[in-house]
Amino acid sequence: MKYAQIVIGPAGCGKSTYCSTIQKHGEAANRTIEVVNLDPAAEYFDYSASGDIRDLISVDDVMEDEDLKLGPNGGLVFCMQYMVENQEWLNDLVNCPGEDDYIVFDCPGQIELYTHLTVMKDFVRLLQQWKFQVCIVYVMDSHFVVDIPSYIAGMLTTLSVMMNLDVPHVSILSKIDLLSASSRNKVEQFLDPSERGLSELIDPNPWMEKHTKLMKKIAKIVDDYGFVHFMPLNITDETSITEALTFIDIRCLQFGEDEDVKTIDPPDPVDDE
Ligand SMILES: Nc1nc2c(ncn2[C@@H]2O[C@H](COP(=O)(O)OP(=O)(O)O)[C@@H](O)[C@H]2O)c(=O)[nH]1
Ligand SMILES: [Mg+2]
Repeated sequence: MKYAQIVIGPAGCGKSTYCSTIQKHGEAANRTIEVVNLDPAAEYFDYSASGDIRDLISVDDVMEDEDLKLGPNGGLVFCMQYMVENQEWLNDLVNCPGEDDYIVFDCPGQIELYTHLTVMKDFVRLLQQWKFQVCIVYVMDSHFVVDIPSYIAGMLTTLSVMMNLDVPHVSILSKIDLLSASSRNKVEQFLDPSERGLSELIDPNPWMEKHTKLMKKIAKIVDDYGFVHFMPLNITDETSITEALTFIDIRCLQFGEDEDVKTIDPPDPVDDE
């Protein structure tokens, strides 16, 4: 069986660090986790890459091409499209030897690749055609979700990626080790709002009544459907890494013959008010 984690999220959120963390964690457990760099503008990562898009094409090459006349963003989109069109190269890249091929793809940060362009969707479909179980790992810097409005904004971004790519999905909250104790408490409260629900954590704001009402409604929908699953990841804590990887393996990829395989429960139907 073949498994693929597609690691996405804004620039600097910790995608490459996540890839390197789980590769090292895998090594310690005698498990091979291949990491492939798909960021054509990558400057630094410290995992051992079993493949690299820059061997095929890089943003600098594209930007230097006088016929194309592309800037950094257009150049990046061009590189991704070029990769998806070069199916033979891509197929060689993902055909690594081994009983279970488990590949983690470290992707670029440009959100438009995942929300409205079709190139990553095409990439996902190709992997599925090649019999990969695919999931999306959306990495989000936990510093940006320590208050309810930004937590909900993050959730909506995740949701739009989820709807566009249409594969199992988890959101990893990175850099937990850098949060202050009080911010950590807040994030924990959002992740586990208990019986009160996320919508009840939103304080009324008389200056922004309409805005608060809208946020509560969105939070209620998120509460009712349990659409987005956030996993905090503290890279300095092996238990936290194990929990995140186990969740992805079992709930998103159904990886591991000896594991008690579970599927994500479909959301309960919610009556319209
Ligand atoms: N302490 C800590 N630093 C992190 C973590 N994740 C990322 N970083 C740092 O944040 C910066 C950007 O991370 P990187 O993985 O390159 O982000 P990318 O652009 O999404 O690939 C680097 O300096 C990393 O060392 C984390 O979980 N904990
Ligand atoms: Mg990176």
